[in-house]
Amino acid sequence: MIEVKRPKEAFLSVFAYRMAPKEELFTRGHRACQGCGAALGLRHVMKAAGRNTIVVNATGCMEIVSSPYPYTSWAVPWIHVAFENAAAVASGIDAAIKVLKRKGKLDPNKKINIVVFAGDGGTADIGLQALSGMMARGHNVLYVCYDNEAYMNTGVQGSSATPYGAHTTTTPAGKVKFGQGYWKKNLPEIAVAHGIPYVATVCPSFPLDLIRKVKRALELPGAAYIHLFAVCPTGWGIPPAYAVKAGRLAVETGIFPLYEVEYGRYRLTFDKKLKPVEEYLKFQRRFRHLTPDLIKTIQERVDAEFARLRVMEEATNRPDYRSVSGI
Ligand SMILES: Cc1ncc(C[n+]2csc(CCOP(=O)(O)OP(=O)(O)O)c2C)c(N)n1
Ligand code: SF4
Ligand SMILES: [Mg+2]
Repeated sequence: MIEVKRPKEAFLSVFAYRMAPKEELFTRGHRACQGCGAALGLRHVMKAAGRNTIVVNATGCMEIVSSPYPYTSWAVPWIHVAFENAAAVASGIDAAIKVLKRKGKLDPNKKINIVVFAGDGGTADIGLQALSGMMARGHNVLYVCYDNEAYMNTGVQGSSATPYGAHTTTTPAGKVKFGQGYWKKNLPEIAVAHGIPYVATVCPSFPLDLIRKVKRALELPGAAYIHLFAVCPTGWGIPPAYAVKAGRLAVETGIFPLYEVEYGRYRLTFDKKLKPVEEYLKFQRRFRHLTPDLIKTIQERVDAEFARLRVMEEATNRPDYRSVSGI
């Protein structure tokens, strides 16, 4: 049995939050709904990234709420790009910075972070090709997918990241169907398959874990991918006051496992006895039609995925395991 050292951040009490950086770069005044997990997540990513950051924002809720002309919530350079090409634009910025440094127009030692924010629709569906190219070429970009599990900005249409059984306006639950009929696309694993240095999952209900992972992603050279679980009270049908709790329950039930993969080595960053998935599903309007049989199917899938992650962690931390970087 391999002993894996767990980082402490995901287990710290909420009072430890005073340790988080104070500077706000995704600032107040934006128009996100009350309890928006995506807005909370972006705020924390920016605390970790710091001022020397260029943000590339695909169309979606976070772009809409943060930039109603003539206002902005961004205290860093920010570019809004089309729904489908955020990773391509970020790749271009990376190439431009390299050229400017080579030509002596920019201090070659200056560290400039490039961070993409795109939703699950803009990542799992329409932006996947651009993201794959960015990762394959190894651009120095951190791509953050904030996953609210549907196309929220345009009215809660299902995406390929919508969870099994969820009601959306394009996967309606009724007499004929029970909501989304296939399993959520596993984006972190698609990123891992590209062999990039760093992939992680984060949830704003665990802010210190999130901040540590963003810092790690930015300090490693090359492309990094972070999948951010973004509770959406409006689209999911939960009271805004429950948003942080819903995020915690997603992690504690194993619906959304917290882990990181550094140079191919897996590490679960939150690994405790899991609560039943029903505790997470039962207070959300989008799941209220689920029958005990469907809940059982979801439970089996969650158990299997968590077990698979434990196996990956065990296998990739053996002393004889050779990671993708050869270290
Ligand atoms: C090519 C193209 N197709 C459709 C749209 C309309 N559109 C804008 S935002 C959006 C939904 C984005 O969903 P997601 O990426 O999940 O972000 P969210 O709104 O959930 O934050 C859609 C369909 C568009 N802007 N461009
Ligand atoms: S619809 Fe959801 S993701 Fe969009 S701003 Fe509101 S809570 Fe946030
Ligand atoms: Mg979305």
